[in-house]
Amino acid sequence: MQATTTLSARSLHYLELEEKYGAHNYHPIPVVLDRGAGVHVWDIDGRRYYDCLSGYSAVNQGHCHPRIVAALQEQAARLTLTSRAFHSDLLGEYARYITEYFGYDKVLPMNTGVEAVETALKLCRRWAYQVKGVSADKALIVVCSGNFHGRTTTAISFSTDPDSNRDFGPYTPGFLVIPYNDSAALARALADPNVAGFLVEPIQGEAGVIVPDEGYLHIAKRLCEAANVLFIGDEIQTGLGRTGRLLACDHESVRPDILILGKALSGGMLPVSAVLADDPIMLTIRPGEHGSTYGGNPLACKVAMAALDVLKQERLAENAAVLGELFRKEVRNLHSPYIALVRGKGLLNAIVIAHPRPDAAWELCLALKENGLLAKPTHGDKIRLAPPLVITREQLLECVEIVRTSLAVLEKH
Ligand code: IF1
Repeated sequence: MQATTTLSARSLHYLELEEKYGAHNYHPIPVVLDRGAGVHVWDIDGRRYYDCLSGYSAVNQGHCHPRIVAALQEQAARLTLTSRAFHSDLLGEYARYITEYFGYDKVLPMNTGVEAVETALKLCRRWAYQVKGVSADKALIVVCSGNFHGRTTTAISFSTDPDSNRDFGPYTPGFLVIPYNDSAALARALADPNVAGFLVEPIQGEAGVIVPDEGYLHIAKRLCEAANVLFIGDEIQTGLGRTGRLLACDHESVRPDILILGKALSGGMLPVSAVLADDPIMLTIRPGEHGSTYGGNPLACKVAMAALDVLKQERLAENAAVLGELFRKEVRNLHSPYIALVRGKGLLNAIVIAHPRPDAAWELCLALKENGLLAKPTHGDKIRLAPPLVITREQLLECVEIVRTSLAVLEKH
């Protein structure tokens, strides 16, 4: 079993440049892209692919969405960065827009997802000391095993993935790790009066699209309320329509006390993230106590408003809900001996490969690439399949057909 992957001399040239001059912190699928539009990307030899990774859910609106590009171009030629030393004509407008869009008092704008996660952790600790009354430096935040919240030293301090945290110590203290999808474990952890927050992904993306039991999030929120603990929803990957609702928490009518957004907040144009909360939490940070050079820059504000508008105008969450059901049904109907299961919500799905070869998922991804679909394994035997939410029914069925034909590469010789 060996998927051949043909690379042109031009492609090899770019891979060699990256190998020689770039850090080796990734192991990409061997393809060199130079154009994207909607659900498609093209390699430098003009071959077209379905992008079933969507920049890890950063291009929910599709690659280079014309309305978002137009917003970017217009603002880029006008004013891109003022720093927060001064006001701009866009930050206030954006803050009103996004807080009304999600129903919170205030927003703290940041750039990358992990910066927003770190911001949420600082807000939670600040609230613990100044509102809940936890003793200085004693605040604890509960997280789940299998979590992925970013790559900063603090974020990896509470990771349970050795690849994320091995040899990066010493680690940031103040975190309790409990099993995901285990309400009893959460209830036990919340008995500690020093617990200030529960940071959770509504669906664990990196862990392989782990969908918790129906009701888990709702019960977790109730337990947090009873224990005066903040429910911190990391919707960086699951939010913005990806799982078939605006937020994955919406499936269970859970309103996070602190909501964290990123990725598709800019439609893949530039790093834009945001933390939303109500005044009793948000106002525990006062001038000069947190920020970032680019946080809330006019370019990000303009692009984010366009990206959010596209989500609503084009009803992308609704499309994800309908086509996600279709995707899981069609994949199950393949009845492939090499697919143990398919799971997910909306258009955030993963197939779990069943094959004796440890590199079977990788081999399948190489075959998918040869057949015009880009995806990448996560944690060995799982392949995340998350196309842009603008995908049509016909395109989705074509993706399933590509999966069906590519599975042949796993036939035992
Ligand atoms: C990589 C994973 C996905 C995230 C959640 C915070 C962040 C992420 C739920 C941090 C980022 C990215 C990071 C990227 C690959 C990708 C990823 F495989 F790493 F875990 F999507 F599942 N919370 N996820 O998913 O946001 O700082 O990156 O903007 O680091 O390899 P960021």
